[in-house]
Amino acid sequence: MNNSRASLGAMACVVVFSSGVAAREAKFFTSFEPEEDPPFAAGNLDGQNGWEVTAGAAVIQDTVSYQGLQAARFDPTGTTQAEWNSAGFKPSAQNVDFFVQVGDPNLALPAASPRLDISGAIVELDVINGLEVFDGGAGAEGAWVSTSQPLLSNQWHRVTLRIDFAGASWDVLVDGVEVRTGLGLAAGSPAAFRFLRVAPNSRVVYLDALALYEKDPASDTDGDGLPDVDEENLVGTDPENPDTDGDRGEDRQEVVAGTDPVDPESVFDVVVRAAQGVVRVEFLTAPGRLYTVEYTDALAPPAWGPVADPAFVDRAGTGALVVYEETPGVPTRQYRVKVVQQ
Ligand SMILES: [Ca+2]
Ligand SMILES: [Ca+2]
Ligand SMILES: [Ca+2]
Ligand SMILES: [Ca+2]
Repeated sequence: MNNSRASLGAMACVVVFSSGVAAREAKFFTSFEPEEDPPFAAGNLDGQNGWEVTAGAAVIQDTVSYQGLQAARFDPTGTTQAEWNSAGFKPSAQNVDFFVQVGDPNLALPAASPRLDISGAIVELDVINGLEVFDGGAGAEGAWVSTSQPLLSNQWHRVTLRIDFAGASWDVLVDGVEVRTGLGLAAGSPAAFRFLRVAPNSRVVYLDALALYEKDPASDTDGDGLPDVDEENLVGTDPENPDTDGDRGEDRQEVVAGTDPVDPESVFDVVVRAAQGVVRVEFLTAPGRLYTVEYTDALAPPAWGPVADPAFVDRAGTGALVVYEETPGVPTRQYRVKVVQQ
């Protein structure tokens, strides 16, 4: 009987990485962790590792994080603005990636306060207008424009800024999709990264896994489906090797399957056994994934489809071993398991 390796389905949403930070080529990367050098300490973000909180309150906390143990939390006590000035790098182009989550929608909203004077590529999180961005090329003083991009509460969103300082323009992507392009940089904008504001009518906002880099955000040198910058900054895998740990599970496949891409002992595998006409298909599941057992009786070309038992179609992973059994009644049948990350 055939022993098929697993195939992996499309990723359904933002990948959530559990731990492991390896900043290699990023100009700046932080996950606001205590083990970073220099370390971030719980409490007020202002003054830590070059961060400046120019209005409102931002703290390092450990209750909600995208990666690792800690993240920065912006409290809705009025307009909050924080920035990390990258002026020392003086790049001609720069990309910025970060993850944000809007918190509890039931919090009371504080009264509005005037907007601050700003320049540069700035995004604002606003509970009413969603993600707003500053178009420094609009008129003499620039203008705030809405991206019409809602930010769902209690869910991490990835925001990417592509900034072309030489061309004085920048683009905004949310979860990998362009939401505004061709925004201007105001005259006098610093050739540096200025950071985000949380609107006075917003909720608590969490910020984590911030990277500044010059490489194209979409560049995938080894073709394993994970962009170079994600391999370098988030996953800790080799951007020039599609299977970093050599266990035959490609790096992105391991991320989707919930196995460890830097541990050769951890890889998604499907074991198929047959005895007396009964087939057993076994695989270990991970939480946050959906599993479908598929089969084909044809080989050239194969005609994959789900098995008839609905308990093995989009079955939620729990961390437990799953065993599918059937009596196929045909001389040859191939099996595989499709994994989709929720
Ligand atoms: Ca790659
Ligand atoms: Ca790789
Ligand atoms: Ca691997
Ligand atoms: Ca592995």
